[in-house]
Amino acid sequence: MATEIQVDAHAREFVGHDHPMLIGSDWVDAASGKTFEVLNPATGELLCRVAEGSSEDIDRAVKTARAAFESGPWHTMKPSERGRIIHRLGDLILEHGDELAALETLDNGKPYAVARAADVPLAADLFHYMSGWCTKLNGQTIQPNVPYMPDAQWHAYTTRDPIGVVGQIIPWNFPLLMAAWKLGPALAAGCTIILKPAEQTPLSALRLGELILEAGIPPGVVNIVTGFGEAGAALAAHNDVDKVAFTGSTEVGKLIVGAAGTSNLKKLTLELGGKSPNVVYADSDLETTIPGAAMSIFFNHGQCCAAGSRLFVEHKVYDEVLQGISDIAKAMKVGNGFDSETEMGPLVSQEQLDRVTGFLDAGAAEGACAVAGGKRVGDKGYFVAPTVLTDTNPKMKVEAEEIFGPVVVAKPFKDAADIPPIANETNYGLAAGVWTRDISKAHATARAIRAGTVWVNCYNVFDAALPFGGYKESGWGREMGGEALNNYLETKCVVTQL
Ligand code: TXE
Repeated sequence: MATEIQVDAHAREFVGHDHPMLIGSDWVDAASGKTFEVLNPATGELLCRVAEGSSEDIDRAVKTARAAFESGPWHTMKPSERGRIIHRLGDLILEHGDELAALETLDNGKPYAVARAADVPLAADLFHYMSGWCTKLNGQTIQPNVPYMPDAQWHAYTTRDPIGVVGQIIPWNFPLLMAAWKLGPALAAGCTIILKPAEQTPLSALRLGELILEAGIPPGVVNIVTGFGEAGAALAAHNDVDKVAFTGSTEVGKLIVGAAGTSNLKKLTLELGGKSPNVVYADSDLETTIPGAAMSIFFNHGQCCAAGSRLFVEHKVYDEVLQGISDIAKAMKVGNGFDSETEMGPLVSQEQLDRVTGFLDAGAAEGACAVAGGKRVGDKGYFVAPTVLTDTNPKMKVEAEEIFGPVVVAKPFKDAADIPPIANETNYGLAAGVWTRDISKAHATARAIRAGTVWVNCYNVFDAALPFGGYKESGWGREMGGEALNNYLETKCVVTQL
């Protein structure tokens, strides 16, 4: 029987009042004095208001971050000490796990059980993992040749220096975890930061700001400016920001590239959209494949850049797999994230609801068949039924574009030779899934698909140690793993003639 999960008292208290933003060690109002509403997507009701930062606030935060970078002690302190502080932040996230998970459910709508089991521990683990890198950011010694100075002797080495002041713009689908993915490697590298959370979901980042100060990260190292795209655009265009890391739409990613090009050519990493292929071979273990393929698209209500939104099934098992996924979709409990039986919560906002139902309407108009779902659920909150579409083609919007909702298109294929062209028929290249018992087929398919992550007999497996990012228009660079550190470091080469 469904029971209502008690909202953590600290989370309730946190949403019980309005919130300024963090600049240095101060919690400040926006220069304009403006605030904006934060809504509960399960009900559409107001949770609280937060400061609406604009370019003036971004400028103030950049000056603060620059001063903190220049004066230290963040990047000049012993790496082991920096690592200990970052590790402590991971510990604090675990200590406040119930509260942070409740804030995620209130603000984003995802089921509390998911936020508590996945978002919170993954965020903590990211800081724990990155804390270990502080002591391992070593350069190399190099033996140069220098052919035009044949008699000279050399001593050359490289150092890895923090890139400086970093702007980080994050989305609303995993608010706490995206903050962790961004902050963890930047902090480990010794950078100072201006974080701009998504306007839909600023709350867990603001609470994280309090924990950042409590952990002992010096004031000014992390500044959090809440606001809309205008604030993000000001960061991207700022001449004293050395690097921007962005996760969001490909459309805005391209604007950020433009802003970097017309300002100071700041370095960029971009984690953008996806339309990931999920390939089911007839020899796979359908007992795990069918729920796995359903989870690949329905997890987080399909609001995952890596969602397995194009399902390709070998024709011999197509009917069985389609039936299985449709049955799961129809049986899924859609509801408030604080209901113990809820498997899928609301979409994050009215805008996303309109966007996803717009895709469903366009699909229906173009001849797509909804074998499960296909419409909004209820008229309060932003709920959409888990949806399985058939009879689509690559020219249709629902098959060509990222929907970012619980909507999969399912299509049969003849054999393995079909897969590379159809799987790669997309401008994106973020992730893919392959389900088979044949190890050669698994790795041959993984090799043929142009995507940054390929999951074999699993999906949506994320870990702080695994690099994540996209080919093609899915982005630039990799987050997590050792590769993430490269985004926040410059290499300096020192050459001495002996
Ligand atoms: O994204 P935006 P939205 C995709 C997904 C979704 C669509 C729209 O398809 O349906 O994008 O979502 C800030 N300069 N993804 O509108 O606008 C904004 O304030 C600088 C995929 O939410 O890209 C927020 O903090 N920043 C995705 C962040 O960018 C700007 C996750 C993302 O917002 C800006 C989210 C500007 N001009 C959406 N305009 C993924 N890759 O996981 C907005 N922002």
